Amino acid sequence: MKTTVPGPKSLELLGAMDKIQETRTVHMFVDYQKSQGNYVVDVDGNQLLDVCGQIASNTLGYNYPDVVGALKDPENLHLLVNRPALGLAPPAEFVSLLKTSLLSVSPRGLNQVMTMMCGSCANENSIKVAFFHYKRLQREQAGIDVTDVEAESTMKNQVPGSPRLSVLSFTGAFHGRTLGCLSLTRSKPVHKLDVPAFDWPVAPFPQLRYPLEENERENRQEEDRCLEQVTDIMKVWSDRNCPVVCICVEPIQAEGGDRHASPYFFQQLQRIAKQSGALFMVDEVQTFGVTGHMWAHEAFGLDESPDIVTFAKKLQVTGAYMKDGLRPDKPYRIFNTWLGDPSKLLVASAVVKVIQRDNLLQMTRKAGEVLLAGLKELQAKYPFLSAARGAGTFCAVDCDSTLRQASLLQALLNKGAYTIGCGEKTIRLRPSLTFQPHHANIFLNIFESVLSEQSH
Ligand code: PSZ
Repeated sequence: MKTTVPGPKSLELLGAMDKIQETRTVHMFVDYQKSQGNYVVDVDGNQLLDVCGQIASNTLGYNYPDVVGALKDPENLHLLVNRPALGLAPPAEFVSLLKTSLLSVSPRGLNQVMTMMCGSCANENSIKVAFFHYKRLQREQAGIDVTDVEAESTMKNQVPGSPRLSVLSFTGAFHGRTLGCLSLTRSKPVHKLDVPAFDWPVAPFPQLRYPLEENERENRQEEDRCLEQVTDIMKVWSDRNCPVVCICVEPIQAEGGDRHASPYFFQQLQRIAKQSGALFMVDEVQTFGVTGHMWAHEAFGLDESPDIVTFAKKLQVTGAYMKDGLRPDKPYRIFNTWLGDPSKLLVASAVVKVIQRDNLLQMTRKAGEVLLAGLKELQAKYPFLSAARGAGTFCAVDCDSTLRQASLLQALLNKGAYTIGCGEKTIRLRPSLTFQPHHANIFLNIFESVLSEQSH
């Protein structure tokens, strides 16, 4: 490290940027040309181990050769230069690009995939798919088509054309910041405040004790309590004539503070959804690859795949997989100008090839074991840390206060480990999939030196 972070050059750029837009969230300016592998280099020449990975979205580290190669290939240049409206005029390579990227890692049984613009947009459109599906089944069962009254009322945002239907999410959930998703997001007031919201139900997400394997009996009771509430809500909202058509859940609540639930919880949730005719949607925006499984829900032993799985971040492209039969009844119902970006599919294609070729899921499991064991050792030594938990490298530890969280994050940054927080007092780790056990040890050493300074 050459300076504290942000250093003088970052501060100068921050000053210039602040004249034009918000800067209060910016940690530093980065030299992306110099950044390599798991190390991010800032404009002041500081080299930091990146353990937050661009809000969990960095897949292979910086300037990974296979990604550089794919984008440097002159054969691919036209995909970078010409940005098509994918719904109207996709490039010749589109289907094969989908096959070599998204479809080569699709969750079992989910053969349909749509691409989108960001994680929120993927969720937003998946919710629309759920509404379309529900109404289509209803009309098919009744043998009726869309009525004139429906067509007229929807132009006024009124029933029956804009129907009373709902989506269930959980306390602490984060599903994005677009208007619809914001009604599902329940992690922090600052995200939602002042924005009109859909009146949609919320169920408690289990608050488990860690380590999970030592608290199974208590945790099962907590999960059963939450599941009972889900069942009650499904009935109450159906009786209120605003049925829940989709249950939306993260496999591990990320922004909400790295809150885990057991496979049992997700199995039961899927069963409740099925029994009440709601779709079961798993938001894997933050969990692709990083738990040591391609998809975090693969560890849950579900009866069948979820109906919808959304992705973004580490896949480099965003969108949703869904079951056959969920495609909307009419064209132009899920649509926008770009519907994604084929040049990012090129990146995704390179990325998934490397993950498979280099066994990066296995590496992530190994690095994760080192990380979690190290966090547990540190929490045993420093009583202001607790609840070390993780799956793969998706690891976190709680601090005793929000203040402590902030001071540890800044101290880590100044010592060359770039991490971010989540929830109210959690430090979470979100490295790339090329993060190896030796990187984990480097991080743990830096963390230990920060902790020993804080405890004096
Ligand atoms: O503050 C923010 O807007 C943040 S910090 C981390 C995220 C957003 N994560 C995005 C996210 C997610 O973690 C889950 C589980 N679902 C949806 C989203 C939204 O994705 P984007 O940000 O691509 O719209």
